[in-house]
Amino acid sequence: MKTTDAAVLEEPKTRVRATEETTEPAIESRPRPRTGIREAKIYIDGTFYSEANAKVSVFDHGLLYGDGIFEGIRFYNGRVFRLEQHLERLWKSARSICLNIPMTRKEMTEALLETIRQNHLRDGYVRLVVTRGVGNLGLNPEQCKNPSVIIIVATIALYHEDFYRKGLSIVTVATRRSNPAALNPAVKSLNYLNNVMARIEANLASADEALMLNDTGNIAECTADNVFVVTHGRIVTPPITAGALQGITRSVVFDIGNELDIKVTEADLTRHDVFVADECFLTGTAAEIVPVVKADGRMIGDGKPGPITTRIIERFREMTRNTGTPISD
Ligand code: PXG
Repeated sequence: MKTTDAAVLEEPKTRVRATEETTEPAIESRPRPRTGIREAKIYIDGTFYSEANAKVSVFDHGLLYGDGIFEGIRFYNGRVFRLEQHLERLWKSARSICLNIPMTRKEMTEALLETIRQNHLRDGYVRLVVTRGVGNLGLNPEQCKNPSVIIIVATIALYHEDFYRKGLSIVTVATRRSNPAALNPAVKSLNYLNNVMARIEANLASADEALMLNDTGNIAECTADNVFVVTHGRIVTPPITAGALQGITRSVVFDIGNELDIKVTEADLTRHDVFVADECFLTGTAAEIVPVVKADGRMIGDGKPGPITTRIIERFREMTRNTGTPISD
C-alpha cells in the first residue's frame, strides 16, 4: 500500500498536527484540489462541473437541516466494491426518511460509473449524496420538490501501512450514539453531528477513534466504523439494534468468516468485552479493516494486531482487488 498526499477523508494518524508543527507556504499559487484530482468532474443532477463550479443552493435542506442521505464507496483496480449493497442501503435510507431519489437504481449505477470514468481513476473513493433539495427556510420537506443527486469522485489517502501493522487506539466517549427512537443510526443521513461530537472527544483525548455506546451503555460503533472483538477464536460484533450501521465492510467480515471457517456472531458488547478481548478491529469503507490495540488506556491482547485480524485483512485485500462492478464495460 502507498500513501498519497491527497488526503480527502482523513489524514493518516501518524500525521504531524498542521497547526503546531508544520509551516505552510505563505502564498499558495494554486489551491490544492479537494478531490486530489487535477481536473475533477463532479456530477450534480445530470451535469458535470469543475471543483470550482460544483455548488449547491444555500436553500438546499441538505445544508439547512442535514436533510439528506449519503454513501461512501470505494473502487479498486477498476471495479466498484460492493456497489449493489451500497445502493441497496442508500435506497433504504431514502425510504426511511421519505425521500424520493429522482432516478432508478440502474440510472444511478450508470451515473456513478460515468463519473468515475470522467475522472480517469482506477482506484479511489466515491461520495454519493442525495439532498432533500431547495425549499424555503422552514423545515417542512414538502416544500422541497426536487431532491439533488451529487457524485464526487476523489483519490483516497490510504492510511499508512504502519496504521495496519501497529494498530490504533480508541477511547470511550461521553457522547452516546443517537437513540433509534430519535434518529435511527441505520439511516446514513447527512446529519452526522452526533458522530462529529464523538470524534471531537477522541481528538481532545489524543485517541485515534471514539468508541460510542448506546443508551443502555452497550457498544454501538465508532464514528465511521463498526467494531469487532475476537475472543477464543470467535469474532463478535454488536447487532444493528445496538445502534450500529449495517456496514458494508462489516458484512464482508461475515462473508470472510464463513469462508475461513471462523465463527462471526452478533451480540451485545460492553467495554469490558473489549478490555478482555484477544483482538479488536474496526471496519469501514475508508479505513477498510484496521486493528485496535488500545482501548481506554488498556492494552488489548498483547498490544499487537492479532492473527485472526491479520488473516481477515489479507483476505479482504484480495477480495477488493478481484471483485466488484467493472467501471468500463
Ligand atoms: N458506522 C458509521 C456510523 C458509518 O458512518 C460505518 C459504520 C461503516 O460502514 P461501511 O459501509 O463504510 O463499511 C460508517 C461508514 C467513509 C465514511 O468514507 C464512511 C462513513 C461516514 C463518513 C465517511 O468511510 N460511514
